[in-house]
Amino acid sequence: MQPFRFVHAADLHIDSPFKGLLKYEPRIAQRLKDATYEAYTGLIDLCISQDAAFVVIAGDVYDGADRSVQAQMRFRDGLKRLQEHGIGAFVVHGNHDPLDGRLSRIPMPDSAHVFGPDPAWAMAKVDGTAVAQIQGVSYPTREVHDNLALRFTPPSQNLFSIGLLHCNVGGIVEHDNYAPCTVDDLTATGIDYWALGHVHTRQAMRQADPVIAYPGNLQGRHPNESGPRGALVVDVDEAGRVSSRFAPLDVVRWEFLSVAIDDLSDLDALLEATHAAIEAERIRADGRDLVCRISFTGRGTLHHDLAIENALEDLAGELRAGYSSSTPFIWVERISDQTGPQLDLDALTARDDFVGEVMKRSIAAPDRADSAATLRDSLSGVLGQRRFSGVLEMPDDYQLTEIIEAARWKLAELFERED
Ligand SMILES: [Mn+2]
Repeated sequence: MQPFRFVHAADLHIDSPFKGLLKYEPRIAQRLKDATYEAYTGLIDLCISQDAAFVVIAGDVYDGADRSVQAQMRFRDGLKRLQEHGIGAFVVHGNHDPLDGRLSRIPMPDSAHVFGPDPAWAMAKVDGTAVAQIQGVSYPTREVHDNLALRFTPPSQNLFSIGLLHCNVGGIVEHDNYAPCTVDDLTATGIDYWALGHVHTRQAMRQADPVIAYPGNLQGRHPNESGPRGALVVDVDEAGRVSSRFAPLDVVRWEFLSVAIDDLSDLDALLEATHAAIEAERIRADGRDLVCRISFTGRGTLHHDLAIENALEDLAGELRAGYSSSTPFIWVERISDQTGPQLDLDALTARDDFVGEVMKRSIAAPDRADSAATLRDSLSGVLGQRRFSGVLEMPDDYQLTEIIEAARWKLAELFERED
């Protein structure tokens, strides 16, 4: 076999609307609106710079079935640019851009093959010589509940084979269960590489015989699509062995970061620690724009400062002002408060009153055999109820100790608040 390289991408979601853009400064809202377009341009650049033989795109090219004319034109322009470099494109549509969506009359270049509603084979050629056979299928309509993998036919040519499918393998719960199938269904077809789409988080479900992979989406579109996003550059050697590497293509990166308040004495120190955490992300983002969702964690005196009305919004405002002229931009999307009060257990325990007495007993509780037995007794009354059968189980000894320990902190918190 002739060795070759291809690029595997999926879930471009071109023209993604980015919900809630009004909360953002106009320049940042505009960058987010452009991000899916720019990531797509990056994909085309990648195919060219890597001298790929072709690109496979595994569905959700567009974000909406009623795809905009602009999105379709830009998609076509990218494929045309590939054609000028002798690079083919193989495309299927998924649940976001099914075949029955609004489709403008915009001719695609001859080098691009868009698969129809029934699985069919196509040939990928380099300089007129076939290097791979590719079978794909597009969603005829948004909701496909059939197992499309079962309709794929075995490869007939003595060539490397690729299956192009938008599907949910193994019932991944974060995504709609469209075209559900299993690793075994895919393996049974005899296809060498399954180029999948639909699941937005990059993952390889099998590394070889066959390779089964989701490249993830090209560009994160909300806080939960955090971290690097991009495509896979796949090399196939003369023996048909596959090696691939991830190429990040996102232009705006979303990150969660947390800042612990435990050792911080005032709000300036908190801002400083937050800046340091953002700076670390900025370096990791490697020149990309960055949207951060921050959570304050831990226990400390600052817990009370953060509980003051609008404190989080005001701190977010401070941080944003500090980055207002940064290029690439840094945007603090939201701050959440998961902190707890600082608790001086020693002081509470040393007290010579009811509080001190309860705290003294609570400290001894985890070590006393009878406290676990008492807890187990009271729990069995609850867990014995029919509605919990098969749902909740009796905690083991380790979990019981944890529960007692957590109860002690909860108690201390209540006492402290009472004061
Ligand atoms: Mn998608």
